[in-house]
Amino acid sequence: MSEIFKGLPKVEYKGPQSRDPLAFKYYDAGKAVLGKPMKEHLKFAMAWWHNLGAAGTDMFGPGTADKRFGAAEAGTMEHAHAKVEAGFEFMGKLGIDYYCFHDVDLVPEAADINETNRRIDEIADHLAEKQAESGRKLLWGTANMFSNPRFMNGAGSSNSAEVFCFAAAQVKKALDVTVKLGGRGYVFWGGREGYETLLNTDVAFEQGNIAALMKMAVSYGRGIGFDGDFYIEPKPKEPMKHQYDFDAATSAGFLKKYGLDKDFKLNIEANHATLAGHTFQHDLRVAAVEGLFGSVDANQGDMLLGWDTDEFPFNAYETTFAMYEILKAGGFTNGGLNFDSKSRRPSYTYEDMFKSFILGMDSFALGLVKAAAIIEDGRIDAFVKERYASYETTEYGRAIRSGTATLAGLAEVAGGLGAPALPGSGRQEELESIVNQILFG
Ligand code: XUL
Ligand code: CO
Repeated sequence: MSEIFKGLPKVEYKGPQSRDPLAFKYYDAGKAVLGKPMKEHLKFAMAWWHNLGAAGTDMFGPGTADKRFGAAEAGTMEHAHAKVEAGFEFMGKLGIDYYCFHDVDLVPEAADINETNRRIDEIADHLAEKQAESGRKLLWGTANMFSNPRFMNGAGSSNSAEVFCFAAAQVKKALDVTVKLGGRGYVFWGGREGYETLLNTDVAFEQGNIAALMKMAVSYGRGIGFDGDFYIEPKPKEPMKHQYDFDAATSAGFLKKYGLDKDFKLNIEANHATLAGHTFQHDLRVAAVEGLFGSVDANQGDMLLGWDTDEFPFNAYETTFAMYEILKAGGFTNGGLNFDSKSRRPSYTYEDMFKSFILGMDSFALGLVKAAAIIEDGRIDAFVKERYASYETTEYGRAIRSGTATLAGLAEVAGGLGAPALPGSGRQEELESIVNQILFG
């Protein structure tokens, strides 16, 4: 196959002083940070749907980008194969080791699911060849159970048992392909698992059915040798008004209630966390605290807009705090940083595709270096430890922590303490100054 991104180079690291728009300023793949190459910390992945699929369509107009990649017509099997060639050339030129897909990102969906599955097999063979030739890998696979009109009321949560069967069939096939391609994860994003109005909805019934679908997926997946992680990707709304996997805390509760937490972790997406009224950092922290930190969909939202804008990450404070959480959680095992991000509609050229990933990868490389510096600096960690010190330095504090304290005992302690001491300054401004000092020198 001939070169698709003609004239666009293999992107190299040229350092922070470089003025070359097609070079990395911060992402230096082999450079060690906290004893490990950047590349291994960050595990970048390309989202098939945005990078190779999204042409810039919005509610008010058609696409602006030509993503046929040399195929005569979009939405054909010729186009599906061209996307594979384009995807692997793109990842090769950017130095991205992983990719992620939905079943129907790979092929045009046919009216008959058996034909769709045949098409998926054909493309999976092509993907397997390209993986073997390049050493690139599948991070995770998933099934799109939100675009086809049959899923208008959800997949696992659909009111229709017939639609549930189609959901099961798609999950089965997507798992087959994920396993065939050696994927380390399988994602459930419940885009339409939720409701528009409670007037027509049995919430308990729907949640039970979603859990049943997930249990079937675990049992089938483990049966065919999938030993990676299943993930829920929380999101509070859009397209549904209310989505059951609202945020990390809600999803953790759901997984624990249905006994799915041994097989599932969370795939935290920045823009989904902010739609839920949290920071990205908050949802990463909650996932880690729940023992469910798994993978990340890297992007950023626009705080002035109330929807999922899926922008390439640019905000270095956010990437720093995200990498701080990821490092503290022990880093990625099966997961990675999947750019569930798309170039803005007016950025419609091949060059923009390259520059978008350069921005995202550099923003996270910068975040990694700065998060490592915050940890190595130690002042923040030391203050957090000091802030809770009274639970170590007093007998009653230790009793509270070990679970031996009683209300009556503590009331007696309080009675003898006289006027209550204030809990000590939170020193937020001092800590924020430290972060700025580390970020900007
Ligand atoms: C949608 C979204 C999805 C999931 C995979 O908001 O993030 O693309 O990442 O289904
Ligand atoms: Co996502």
